[in-house]
Amino acid sequence: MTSPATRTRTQVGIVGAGPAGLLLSRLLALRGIDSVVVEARSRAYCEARQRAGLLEDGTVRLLRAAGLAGRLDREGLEHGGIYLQFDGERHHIDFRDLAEGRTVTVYAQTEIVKDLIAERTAAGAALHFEVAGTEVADLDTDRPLLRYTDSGGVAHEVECDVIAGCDGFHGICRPAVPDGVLSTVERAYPFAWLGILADVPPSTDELIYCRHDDGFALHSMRTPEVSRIYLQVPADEDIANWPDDRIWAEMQRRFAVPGWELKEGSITEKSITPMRSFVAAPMRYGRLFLAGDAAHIVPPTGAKGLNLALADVAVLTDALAALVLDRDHALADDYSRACLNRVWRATHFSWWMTSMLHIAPDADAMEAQLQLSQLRYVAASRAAATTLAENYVGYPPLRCGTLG
Ligand code: RFL
Ligand code: PHB
Repeated sequence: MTSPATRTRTQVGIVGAGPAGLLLSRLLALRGIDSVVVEARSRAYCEARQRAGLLEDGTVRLLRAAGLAGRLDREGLEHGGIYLQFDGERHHIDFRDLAEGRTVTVYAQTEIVKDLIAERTAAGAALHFEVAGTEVADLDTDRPLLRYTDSGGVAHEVECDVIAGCDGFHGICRPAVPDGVLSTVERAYPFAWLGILADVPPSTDELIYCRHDDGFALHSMRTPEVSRIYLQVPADEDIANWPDDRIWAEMQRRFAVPGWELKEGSITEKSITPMRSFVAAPMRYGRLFLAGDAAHIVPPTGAKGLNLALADVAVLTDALAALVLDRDHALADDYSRACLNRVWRATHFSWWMTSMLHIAPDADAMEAQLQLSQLRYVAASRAAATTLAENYVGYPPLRCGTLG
């Protein structure tokens, strides 16, 4: 016989301890709002999962305002631009000049997640890893329920004022919305990224986005000692086809420009990521609010996914504070519209960067010439370069609400 679930109460039940769920829990705590975070994976897994690396200036300000930027300010690498490479030439796009002094910062998502988990743990916040059977119910009532079984096998039922679905693209919250409520728009791209981490100092001071006839390549970094590099590969590619020496040889070929050298080192991690654009709307059903990858996905070429996820929870914090503390629905009712404005801008920018820089399997000579013409225009025209720069550093610039 199964024993009855342990019943507790919280103001906000949060599904998922990725960057969105963890930051939401912290921002709510700063407003005096209680939350419970449940996470399917282990703490070690969440802290090791390799993903994003680039933060918009608004994201950095948000983390600072939340008191979470101690290590970010010490270890993050501020970048004032990127290089665009095509036709064997490299061109600099200067964000400081083009985007009113705004910059971006290289600081790995894994480090943000570690910082957030350390803070939440030190504060004694309810953060449960390795839960199973997460369910959300009664979403169209004022007392939605969050159910899960903890790592010790004990079943829990948490009565909430609101539930935040921060459980990523493959989570359970979006599918819990009844059929017919959400409309989804999706595009799968016919290529993927093979990403590596390598113990070698970056060969560049700023990121290189490179269009090559054989496919896109991106030189990024994690620290002054660690490089992060991506290669476009076919959508269904098997990582077993890419021994380390093939990866380096392909990178050498795609990044080659006269007088510049790509330094090689030992590869410590490699994986392949599919690319898709996806938006579900509205980002709310009753007392369930979706945030981050649970509601939308962009291809990584624009470096927007993590930044969008954190922007969502900044907007959601204001909305939930008004709802839970003052019973004022206005911001909650506007949550989806407010987020989707930024989401669609980032979706367009990420699609544009992806289309301009990747080689589609069916691309013809017309496609190639159109890409090259667009790249030459961005490199030569201040107006076109400004469009890239202001989107890359984050548009519209993030307001940090009452956090300042
Ligand atoms: P996450 O990080 O996927 O976290 C969701 C969490 O929910 C948990 N979960 C559940 N927990 C409990 N019960 C369940 N039933 C659950 N189901 C799922 C999961 O285990 C997980 O811990 O979503 P979140 O918080 O919305 O954050 C989104 C970001 O992770 C994502 O958008 C970025 O990583 C995208 N991205 C990039 N974004 C940027 O802003 N800049 C970049 O430079 C950048 N580069 C990238 C990227 C993503 C990449 N990959 C691998 C997809 C580079 C790559 C290669
Ligand atoms: C990364 O460093 O992982 C990264 C940087 C820029 C992108 C995507 C990924 O556009």
